[in-house]
Amino acid sequence: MKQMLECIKQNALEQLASLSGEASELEALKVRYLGKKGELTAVLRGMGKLTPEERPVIGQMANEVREIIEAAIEEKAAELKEKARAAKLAAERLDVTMPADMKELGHRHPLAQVERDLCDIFLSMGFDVVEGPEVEYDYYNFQALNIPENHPARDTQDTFYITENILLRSQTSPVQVRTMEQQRPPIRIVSPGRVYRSDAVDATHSPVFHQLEGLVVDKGITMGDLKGMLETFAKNMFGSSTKLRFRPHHFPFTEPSAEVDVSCFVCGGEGCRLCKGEGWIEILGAGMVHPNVLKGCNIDPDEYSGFAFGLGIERIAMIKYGIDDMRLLYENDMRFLSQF
Ligand code: 2U9
Repeated sequence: MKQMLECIKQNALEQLASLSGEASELEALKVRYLGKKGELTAVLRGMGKLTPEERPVIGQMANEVREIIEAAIEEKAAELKEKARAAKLAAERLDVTMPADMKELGHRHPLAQVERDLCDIFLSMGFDVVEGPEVEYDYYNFQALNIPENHPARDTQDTFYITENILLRSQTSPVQVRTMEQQRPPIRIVSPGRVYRSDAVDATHSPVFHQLEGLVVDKGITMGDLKGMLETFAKNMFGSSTKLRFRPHHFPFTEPSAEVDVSCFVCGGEGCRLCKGEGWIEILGAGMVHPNVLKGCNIDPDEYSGFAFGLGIERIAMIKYGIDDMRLLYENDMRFLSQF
């Protein structure tokens, strides 16, 4: 029996030593030697046939063999685990010095950027930014702005009507009318946003475009205030040497009215491709708010006066970035957009 135990020990240790890889092989070996139906258990079962003197000796030896095999298996298990860990680490090796993939950074659409620049300039001058509905009543879009019943802008050829008195706003002026109805002067607001006109698409027209309009109402507001404010705006937007030129014009909602040009920021007034040799570029329309418009909003024109102005955001973006076709602003061609 001693020999059998010795033999089991030797075999188990040899097999363990030659075991190379799998944890499952180790488990099989454990079952084979130490399991309930294992070789060592079989030997122990035979102990009944031993003499009382032999029994403790063999019992002790069997226990020692079990302990030796158990310890060897445990050692092997730790060795296999470490080997597997090392293999996993080697397979997952990272080169932390490798340069990262450069992600391409996006940016604002040029129109959104210009709208933001415009708002920032007016915010810095103390204006509030106000927005309003794009679907409007005829009243706010036309009637309240002193635009008469037979005015060409009211024609269905020019304006998108939804019903007889509901339409897609053709300017952001309704926002200013709504503000005057709700707020007593002093009022100092700009309203940027999308507007709609029934125009065919070409290099300078689109049925959907963007405007920014401004309105200031208070006691004693004059044309001088309008000119000073627009000059500050133009210098901020186009450069500190920018000059302004006012040309008389007509709008139903302002009186007097003017179209306003800036000196060309490319040639400084000499004449170039951008200003088409003129030295001046038209950027907006403006004027003193018509007394009828103030009255319609319950503001007494004898007590208060105001100025207003309006500009096309696409037009400003095209001038500022030298874009010669408005359609480029809507096509979302990355070759175009990535230039900004
Ligand atoms: C109220 C009173 C007056 C807004 C104004 C203009 C002049 C103007 C055009 C510029 C280019 C429209 O986008 S465009 O085609 N706008 O010239 N807009 S004064 O006047 C107002 C607005 C609101 C209550």
